[in-house]
Amino acid sequence: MPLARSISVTSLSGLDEWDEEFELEDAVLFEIAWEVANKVGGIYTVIQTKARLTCEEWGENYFLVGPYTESNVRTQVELIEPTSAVLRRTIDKMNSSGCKVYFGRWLIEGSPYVILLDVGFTAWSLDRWKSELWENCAIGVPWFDREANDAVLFGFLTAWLLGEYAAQCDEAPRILAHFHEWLAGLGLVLCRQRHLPVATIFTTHATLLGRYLCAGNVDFYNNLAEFNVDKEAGDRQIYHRYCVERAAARCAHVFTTVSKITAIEAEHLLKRKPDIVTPNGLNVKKFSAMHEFQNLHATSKARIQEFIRGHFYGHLDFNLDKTVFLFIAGRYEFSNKGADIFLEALARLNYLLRVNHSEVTVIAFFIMPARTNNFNVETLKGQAVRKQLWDTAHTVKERFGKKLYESLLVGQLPEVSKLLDKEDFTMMKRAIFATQRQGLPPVCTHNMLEDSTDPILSCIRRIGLFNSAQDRVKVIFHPEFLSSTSPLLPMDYEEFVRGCHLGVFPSYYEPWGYTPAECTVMGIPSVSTNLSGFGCFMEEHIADPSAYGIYILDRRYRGVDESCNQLTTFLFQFCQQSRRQRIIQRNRTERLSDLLDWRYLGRYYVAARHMALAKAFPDQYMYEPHDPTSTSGFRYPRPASVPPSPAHSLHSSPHHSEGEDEEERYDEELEAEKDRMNIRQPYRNKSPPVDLPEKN
Ligand code: U2F
Ligand code: UDP
Ligand code: G6P
Repeated sequence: MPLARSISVTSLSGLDEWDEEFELEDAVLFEIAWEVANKVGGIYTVIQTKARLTCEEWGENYFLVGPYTESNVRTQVELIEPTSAVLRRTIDKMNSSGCKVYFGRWLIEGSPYVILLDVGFTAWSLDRWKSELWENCAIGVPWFDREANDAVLFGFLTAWLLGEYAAQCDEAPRILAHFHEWLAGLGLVLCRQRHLPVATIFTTHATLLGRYLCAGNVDFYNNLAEFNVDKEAGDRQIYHRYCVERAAARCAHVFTTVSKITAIEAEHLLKRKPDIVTPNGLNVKKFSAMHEFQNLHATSKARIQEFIRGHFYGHLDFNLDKTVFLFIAGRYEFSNKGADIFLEALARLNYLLRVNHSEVTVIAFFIMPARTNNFNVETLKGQAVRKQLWDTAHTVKERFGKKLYESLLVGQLPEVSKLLDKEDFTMMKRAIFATQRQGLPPVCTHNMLEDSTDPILSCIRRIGLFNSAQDRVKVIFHPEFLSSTSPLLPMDYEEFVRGCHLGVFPSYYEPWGYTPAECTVMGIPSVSTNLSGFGCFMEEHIADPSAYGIYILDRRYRGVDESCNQLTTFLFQFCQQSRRQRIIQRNRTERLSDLLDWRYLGRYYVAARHMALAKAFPDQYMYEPHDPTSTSGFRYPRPASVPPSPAHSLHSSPHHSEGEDEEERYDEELEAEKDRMNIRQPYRNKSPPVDLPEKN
């Protein structure tokens, strides 16, 4: 069996180099999560994007453990025979004792091995396991909570798997098990309660209480220390889930969270301070040419514009070339994800653009899945009308071209008035008549099941953003995740993001927030907040985030109304940028990608694993804290060409030549190179600066 020995994290455009020698010998890593090969939310993105790097480090000794679902296996997993004798014996033993355990390769980058546990197949053990849980851990799980029942089955099965694996090893095993989130947490608790020889890590991606309390209009961050956690959990009927989460956090050799802000939350709500923060990374794809991602923006934007032409048919009284596309996307948690203040800020922006007679039109997309009864007729009709106009124009063009050709063939210039005949005009008039519509372009693309009580729609009704001609801000609510097979907007989410101008994620509760991070690596600016893990991380590592297209909203020290005003200002400033400024800003945003790459951020996971091995097997491993395990360190300086005083340019916007057609005074490559030098310097001396000198 090839052994993974050590990891070397090399320099990424100036970021710190880190070589860690840590003998892993024959240690085996199991990473356990409910979202392994099973997409639910952000944890899937964590596991899926990190797999390649972890495979590189652990090779054949890395196994992901998740639930078995037939549909997922059919589309994502290639089932194979277990690759090691110990694992084969383990799985055979479990399968002959009434379980269904599958082994395969997950068909993603890195092709990691997966062990999938069929929880439904062992449902007959649920009552027995629940009583065992009650007797040994005093956690009582009620019958009606389906998710908690699954957590019990999954937990007992993972503990069984790890125990059996340890028993099947010929020599003293060195097993490391990394559990994600409360749904997988019970396995960890049972490992400790059964004294299995397993080093354990628990990562929480959000706390249960945090999510529930924030969604319920509580002044969360000012009262973190005051909550009576047991009572709050009990009041929300999640006491049993909370017990599992808290037990997992407390029992783990190493406890981690995805951001500093969630670390503080966990300390108060789960009563344990995390040992290390493990920020979420992404698998960054680098293009060979810098301008390639800009071209992708242009092509994706053209597709969104096509959709808009259809959606606003009969009301296309605005200039699409001067239209800015904003969007918010994610799970539909109206206030946690900040859709509430986004809408309010849009209403204010609409007013500002109108009174300033701005030529800019803003289209704001809301991509949040809600219960629907498919697309609505009016929206589908819009695309049909657009197609019809296109076909008409095409037909007339063909006929026109034929007449022109015939005229040239006989050596004559055509008589322009005869190139279009009556029939052509009739056809065109008929097509134009079809574009008349009674109402305004719809705000929502689907038939909503809870139309009258839906929070986004209710808010739109209150603020009156109905896509009327006078509105400079138009709104489109697409209550379903995007898909390239949609008849309406046939684009996948990544393509859509690339085509937009700004992602707006003004979350109140967001332990990390993948959506703004994804924008960043695609070179699309975004708004996040100082209550989101991502926002705090960027604030910590970039001297002037907004110059890089990372707008961080203050939702921590300001009231809702003030935050809303700040968001309005960000949006208004963004709308005032010229195309040239937007292009420069996108280049800067994209330059931050390395910071979010697992090749850089993976080191925190590595450190957590080493820490856990050293705690569980002190005779065999020693852990020496390494500098980069603290998330502080480097800082991106202000971009080299930003003038020192905001008086010389729009705050947070790139320095540029005024007219769009004017000779360029900005050299992207030069600026990028200067910035790289600025980042690298302090690291050569190993003394990262706190405040960086401003550059002219
Ligand atoms: C955190 O996000 P998660 O996605 O892990 O949030 P959870 O609440 O744990 O799990 C997703 C839940 O949302 C539901 C699904 C789960 O209960 O049933 N859901 C849904 O109802 N509809 C959908 O279309 C998709 C999901 C955290 F909040 C983020 O900030 C982090 O970025 C992320 C990764 O660390 O973890
Ligand atoms: N997402 C998606 N399709 C969409 C909109 C969003 O797949 O149409 C994904 C997005 O790429 C991101 C995830 O949903 O990876 C949301 O993750 P985030 O961390 O922002 O929030 P969470 O849902 O985990 O709280
Ligand atoms: C990219 C393309 C340019 C295009 C620009 C539009 O940079 O390479 O050709 O002009 O996008 O930018 P905008 O911000 O106006 O969508």
